Amino acid sequence: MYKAFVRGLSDLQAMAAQVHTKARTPVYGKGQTVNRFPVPDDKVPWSVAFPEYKPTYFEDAKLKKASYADPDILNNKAAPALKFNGTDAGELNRVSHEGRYSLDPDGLPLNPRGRTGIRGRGCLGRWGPNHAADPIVTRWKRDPKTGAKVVDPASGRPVLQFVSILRGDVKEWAIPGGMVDCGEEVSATLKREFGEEALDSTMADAAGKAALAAKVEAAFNHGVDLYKGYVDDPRNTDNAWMETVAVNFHDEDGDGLAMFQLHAGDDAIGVCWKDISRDLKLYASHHQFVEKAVQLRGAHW
Ligand code: RP5
Repeated sequence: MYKAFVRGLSDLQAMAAQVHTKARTPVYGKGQTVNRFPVPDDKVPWSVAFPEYKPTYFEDAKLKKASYADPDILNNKAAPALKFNGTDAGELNRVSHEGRYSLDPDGLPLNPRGRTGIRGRGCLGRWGPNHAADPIVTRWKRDPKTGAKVVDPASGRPVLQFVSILRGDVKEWAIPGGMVDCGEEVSATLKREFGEEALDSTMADAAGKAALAAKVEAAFNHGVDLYKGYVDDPRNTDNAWMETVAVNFHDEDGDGLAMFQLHAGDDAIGVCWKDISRDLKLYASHHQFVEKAVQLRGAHW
């Protein structure tokens, strides 16, 4: 089990209170031409009246055939009931890290962070929370000649690096996270996604796969939980949203994780050790998650 990292409740509360912005980007999804109904900041909370609100209905056509997706419970009234705020048979977790979520008059889950301008699932497979896991793998930046930690001259703090992937869908740098499969432990998702996206384990033969899995297994023993909750993801809608568990795996001495041969795989089209600073532009809420690793390690920001 991971050691809990508690930086003080006020920190998490400040984050929780943030109004989502990427979940309100004017045009929805990659290569789509779906416009979100504009939602001003002050109209985001469901508790604030917004009688003019007419969200655009959108569900990606691919969801109809996707084996991982829920049935269309809005348009198919004969679809089996889903166990919202609970766990479905087959161990599908529909509980939110954010607490109990409400359902609208049609029985659709309501985004706990408020309006997004899109009704329906968009391109997310699950109604309600879509659970993911994000491994934040870090090491210190070192001088290639001396091996000494590189210190930022302005902050006087050592520079932390993390394994970042370039997402093939939106071409943005991100943590190599991914969806938790039905019945899967988060700890297994963290290892699997890192292996697939940052080490390209899917392309290895059986022996290579086993060797990579063993390496990741050993290196991912001591993680520190950084965050659990809502992700401000551009795919979020009023009725489907991303949540994650972000865990830091740190190589203090630079002789373990730091030595992994990185190869982009699966949905990633690039991978590298990225210097961390406040100027990074990252996918979804990943900037905030990486900042938490910086605070934990006392690094430059
Ligand atoms: C983000 O989407 C999560 O933080 C995670 O990194 C990612 C999971 O989605 P896929 O990469 O599987 O599309 O919200």
